[in-house]
Amino acid sequence: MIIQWFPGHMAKTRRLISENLKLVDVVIELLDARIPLSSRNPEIDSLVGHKPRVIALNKSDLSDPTLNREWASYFAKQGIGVIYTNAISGTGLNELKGKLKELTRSKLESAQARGRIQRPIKTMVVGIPNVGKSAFINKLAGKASAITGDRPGVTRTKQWVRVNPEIQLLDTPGILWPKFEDPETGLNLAFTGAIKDEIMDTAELAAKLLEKLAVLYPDKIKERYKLEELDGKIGLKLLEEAGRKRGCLVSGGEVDLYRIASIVLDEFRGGRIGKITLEKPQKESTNEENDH
Ligand SMILES: Nc1nc2c(ncn2[C@@H]2O[C@H](COP(=O)(O)OP(=O)(O)OP(=O)(O)O)[C@@H](O)[C@H]2O)c(=O)[nH]1
Ligand SMILES: [Mg+2]
Repeated sequence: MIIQWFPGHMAKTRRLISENLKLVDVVIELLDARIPLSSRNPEIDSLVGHKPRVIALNKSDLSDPTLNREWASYFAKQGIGVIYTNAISGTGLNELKGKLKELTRSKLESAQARGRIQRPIKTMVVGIPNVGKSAFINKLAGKASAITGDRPGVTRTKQWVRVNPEIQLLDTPGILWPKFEDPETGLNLAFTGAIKDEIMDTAELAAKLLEKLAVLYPDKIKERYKLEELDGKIGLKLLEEAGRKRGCLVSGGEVDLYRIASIVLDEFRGGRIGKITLEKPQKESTNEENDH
C-alpha cells in the first residue's frame, strides 16, 4: 500500500511559509506525539533555515506516556529540546510561551536599546495536516479565532492571531512533502489522520493498523475488539474478526469491512483504543550487540 499526498495547495503553502519567514522571530514546529519521526517534515530544515525554532509534540494526551519520556530523551541527546503539549487542555502551553520569550529576548532587547518601541513576538506555526495547529493557536489566544476540524486540510490560508500584546501567531495550512522515502511513514501519517481517507482504501488501512497494533499493543486491541488470538494473523483477518464481534455484517453474514474499518480508524484517532505511540526511538547499539 503506497501512500502519497501532495496536492497543489501544499506546494502553495510551502511558498507561503518561505515568503512569510522574514516576518517572524521564531517558528513553532508542531509534531504529532504518536508519530514523532513520521510527522517531521524532512523539508522543514531547508524551509525554515536558521530561524529559531521550538518543537512541540502535540496530542500528547493520546500518546504513550512511557514512550513520551523515551522520545524526549532521544531528542535531548540530539540537542533538541521538545515540549509536550495538548492543544485542547492547554498542557505545556505556558512552558512553550516561556521558551518563545527566551529565544527572542536578545533580539527584542536590542531593538529596544536602539530606541524602538516594544513590539510583539511574531511566530509562525507549521506542521503536518490535522496535527492541531489551529486548535493550538486558539488555546494560546484563549478564543476560537482559527477554524479547526477533525480531518486534514481544514486551514486553507494564512491567518494572524494575536495571543496578547506580547505574542502574535501565524496559522498556516498543514503540509506534507512530495515523496515519503519510507512507505511506513505514509502509513503512520494515514493512521493518525494527516492524510485524507478519501484517497485510500480504508479497509486496507485499518487492517494494516490492526496488524501493527497486534505487535505493539496486543492487549489493548484484544480487549477493545474482543479478539482471542493474534499470533500470526494477517491484518485483514483481525479486521474481519473485529467486525464480526461488533456486528458489522451485511446480509448473508459477511463482514462489512468498510464499516468496521471506519470504526477502528475513528477509535484509534480518538484515543479510545488507549494511549498509543506508533514509533519507538532506535536503541543505541551497545558494545554487547556490536560483539555479535
Ligand atoms: N486529543 C487531542 N486532540 C487535539 C489536540 N490538538 C488538536 N486536536 C484535535 O485535532 C483536530 C485537528 O485540529 P486542527 O487544529 O484543526 O488541526 P490543524 O493542524 O490546524 O489542521 P489543518 O488546518 O488541516 O492543517 C481537531 O479535531 C482538534 O480538536 C490535542 O492536543 N489532543
Ligand atoms: Mg488548521
